[in-house]
Amino acid sequence: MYFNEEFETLPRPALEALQLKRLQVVVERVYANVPFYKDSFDKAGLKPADVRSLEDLQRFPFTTKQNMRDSYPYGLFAAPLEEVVRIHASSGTTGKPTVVGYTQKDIETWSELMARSFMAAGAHRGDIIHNAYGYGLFTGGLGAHYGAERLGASVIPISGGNTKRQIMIMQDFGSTVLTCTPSYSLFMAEEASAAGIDFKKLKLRIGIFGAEPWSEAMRGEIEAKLNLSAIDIYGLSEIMGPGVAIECIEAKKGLHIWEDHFIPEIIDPATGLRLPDGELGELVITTITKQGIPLIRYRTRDITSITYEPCVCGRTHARINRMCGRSDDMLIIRGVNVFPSQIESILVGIEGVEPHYLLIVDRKDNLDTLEVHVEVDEGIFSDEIKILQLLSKRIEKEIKDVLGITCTAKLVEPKTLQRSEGKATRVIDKRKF
Ligand code: DLL
Repeated sequence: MYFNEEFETLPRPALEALQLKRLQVVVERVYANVPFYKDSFDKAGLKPADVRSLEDLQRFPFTTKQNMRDSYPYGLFAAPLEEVVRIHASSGTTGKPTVVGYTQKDIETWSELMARSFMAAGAHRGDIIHNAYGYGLFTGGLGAHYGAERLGASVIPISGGNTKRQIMIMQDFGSTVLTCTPSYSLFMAEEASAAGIDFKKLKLRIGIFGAEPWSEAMRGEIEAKLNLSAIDIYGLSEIMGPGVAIECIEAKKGLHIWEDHFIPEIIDPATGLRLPDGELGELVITTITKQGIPLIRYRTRDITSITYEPCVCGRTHARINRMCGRSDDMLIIRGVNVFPSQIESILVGIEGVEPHYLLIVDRKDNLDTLEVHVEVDEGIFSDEIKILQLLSKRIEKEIKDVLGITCTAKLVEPKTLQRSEGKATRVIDKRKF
């Protein structure tokens, strides 16, 4: 079922023709309205008229998060503030937040793309959407909210926090769709089970999880514990917010990126050159319909691959694979590149180990060290020391076998690692560079 069948199933030639037309308009628009783009195109010796085909996009310079920071807060806006009806910001780990502005038309587009995303995930009118993404400057809460309303579903704007109350509301209001971060969904499952509430008795059918990396193994864990079908949703504030790409419930294999509004590219983060389909690299996105803050070739830092193969759901839009990390989250431990999600997949695959973990990276005597703190289930923790020792040895061995790095596994008691109602912290890097 589609929300906008015509656009979601546009044959590729028509989709690409539309992309080109929209790309030409947006490039003109930023060149005329945003001094940063005028300078950067001029420096590259390019004029808007140089966009004659979609291939020409590759000749244009990238936009980075640093460029956005340098123009804090409104420098990259292409619309006057009088036309901006909403402002969001994403908190970075360093310095000032990244600020984005939406015109009324941007809000309408976002709502439609979120409504399309809900429908692709299997939600529809009549659903009760329990929206536990945070409301505020973060785009998750309001983005999902407007999309749910546009879909015609009933949205519960619960936001994050007060987990006990969340569970009561889900139970009493008969929520059928849950939207929150994947880590928070597991926390909810834990709290419910501690309160003697069985998720299997709730009416939840679908969970739409994103805003942080998670693994296929974690999907299995969530589906089993919450008794629902877990769908991966991707987005970022700079490009729009949630709903840039989503898995369809029919295939659950790759996230359709709404190509009538975004042009995706996968590049080698080191050389900046485009990579062939299917190869892992950094996702770069050009927004082709945004008015408030259109971005040309924005480097997301998210690592994925792309496929244009047809999907069983009938949507013609390309699919990006589950994110396997960010180029700036990638840890280099004794020269080996590791994404936290790779360690997560290993941990979740080991019986008795819970999907709550923290990686602590440090440097001792000029050598990198990795400690993997991970919770184990109650039963195991109360077992003999010997069993615990065997389990930590097994974790260390599997990480060594799969990733080639030596680590120390520290098993901790259930519920001792910090929980988050939003994005979880998975890594503490104590090394000084
Ligand atoms: O996290 C928007 C969002 C809200 C997406 C709700 C999905 C659901 P930011 O706070 O700007 O926006 O963070 C964006 O989060 O560049 C990725 O690194 C990461 N991220 C988002 N979705 C996923 C996902 C929102 N499904 C950053 N898998 C992005 C992995 C994700 N990482």
